[in-house]
Amino acid sequence: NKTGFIFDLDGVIVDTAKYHYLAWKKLANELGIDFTEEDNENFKGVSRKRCLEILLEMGGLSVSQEQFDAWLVEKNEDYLEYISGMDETEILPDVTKVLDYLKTNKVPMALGSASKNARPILEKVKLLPYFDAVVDGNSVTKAKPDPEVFLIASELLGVNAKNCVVFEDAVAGIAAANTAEMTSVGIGEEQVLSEADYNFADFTKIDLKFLDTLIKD
Ligand code: B16
Ligand code: MG
Repeated sequence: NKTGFIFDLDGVIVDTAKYHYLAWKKLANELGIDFTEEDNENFKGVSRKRCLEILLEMGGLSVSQEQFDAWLVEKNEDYLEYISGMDETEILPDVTKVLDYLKTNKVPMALGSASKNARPILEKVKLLPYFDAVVDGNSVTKAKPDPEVFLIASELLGVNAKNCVVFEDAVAGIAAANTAEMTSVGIGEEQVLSEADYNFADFTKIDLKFLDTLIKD
């Protein structure tokens, strides 16, 4: 009956949302579309392809498959340039403290991210060794709010879905965790993540005693 912990990447472990925002804004402006930080909220936890579909809907544009794919590549190339200088200083406050505590207690841990760039980012910030499994945008066929990403993670950890705890900053991610019947922990604004079982503004608000209440051996 052991417990498994699953972490989202963007917005939970690192703040890559700001780099996604810059890359989407650059493309949007090239296409004559206004793109604000508020618009970027709807892109959190959402796959790259779906983000571009939403952007084109915002601009009332419909384009060929070829053009669509070219813009996907362009956005990602810009994003990769923005994240090229990332290092461990970009790990969000107290994340390493929580990961260390779980590692010391031999709790299985997985990454469950929509990003196809998750693995290189974990390498850059030197957190890859903490994870027993990495499930990312390359491993899934259905994006959050579909629970696929977290169900694959629970399988790889060998932990029942009901005994998994998911840390998420996106509405779509909390919905995915809830559908998978996992315990959902929202990181961010409580009003936005109201469907989560627990809410914390960030990891500095998470007490190690709270983690103990979630861990079953
Ligand atoms: P990529 P997460 C998500 O990561 C981001 O929140 C979302 O904004 C992004 O569009 C998506 O990854 C795809 O990322 O373009 O790198 O494949 O929050 O699920 O870790
Ligand atoms: Mg996220």
